[in-house]
Amino acid sequence: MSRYVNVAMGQLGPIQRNDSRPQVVARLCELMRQAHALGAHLIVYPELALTTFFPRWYIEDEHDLNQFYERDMPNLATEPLFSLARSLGVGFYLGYAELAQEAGCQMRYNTSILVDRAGQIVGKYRKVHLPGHRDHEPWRRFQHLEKRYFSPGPGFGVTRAFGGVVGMALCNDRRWPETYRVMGLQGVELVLIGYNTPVHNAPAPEHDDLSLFHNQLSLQAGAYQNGTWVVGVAKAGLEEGVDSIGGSCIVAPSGEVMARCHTKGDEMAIARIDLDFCAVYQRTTFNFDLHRQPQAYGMIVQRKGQTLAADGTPLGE
Ligand code: CDV
Repeated sequence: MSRYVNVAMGQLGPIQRNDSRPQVVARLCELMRQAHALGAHLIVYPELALTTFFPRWYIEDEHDLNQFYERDMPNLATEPLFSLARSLGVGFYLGYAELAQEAGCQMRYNTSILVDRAGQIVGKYRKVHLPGHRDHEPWRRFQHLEKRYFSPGPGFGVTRAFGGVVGMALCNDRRWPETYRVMGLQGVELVLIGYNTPVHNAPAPEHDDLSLFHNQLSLQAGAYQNGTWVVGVAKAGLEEGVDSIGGSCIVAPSGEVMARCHTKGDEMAIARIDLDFCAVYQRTTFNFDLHRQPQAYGMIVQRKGQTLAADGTPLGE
């Protein structure tokens, strides 16, 4: 018998700086209701889905910065979403900025949680690949200070939920094959990824026209090469003067796009996914036990970056 999950994308349009948490949570609830009406078991929301994408500003005042983080989850503002999830029987993935206390130290993470159909948090992920920069760089049209405002998380675990093996990642993680492969080695069948991707890439503006293409390329490659479903969900549109891509989509283990949002605003789209479809790929072309050659891959974990000789040519083994 096949294992079907009805997975919805809860793409968000922009969230402006003055939009309150209750306003945003009301939008998330509306998307969940629409998803439920079409039979969804799970809805996937974007990265940092409760506030505007604040790493675009250099914020010196710690009190001002802390306004963008959640100390508890659920909390007063997000409780209506958890309660709706419980009453409708719709689970969700949600990205938010997390302020954690660890051994008396305050830590900041770019986090996502997985909530089951009973409204219980069953998984938590802290973003590993933090893009951007640490210091104020006024030459940019807008900042991307994730390296300043977050610490990297420990890695990519998976959770048994929704009848299968579910993994999470956040935004920039989706561009790295290691993200998917680490979860692939744990038998992942469904990878959930929220993102905020500005169209303009300050260090490489010649890539701007390719932003949507690179998004879809990464999601499709990750899905196919690991025989897994991948769901990517955007916060899109013109937010505080910065335009971000949409292009939320659900990709099958075949690498094919099965559903896609077509606007840059709040939009729900849904697909019925068969988790057993993963096996067709995981047992054949990407049967890791049979075909991987880990003895040839050591460099992937031994080296962080390219190692070049003094004349700039690549060094061999
Ligand atoms: N939020 C992100 O991680 N955004 C990056 C941008 C900065 C390139 C991304 O990979 O989409």
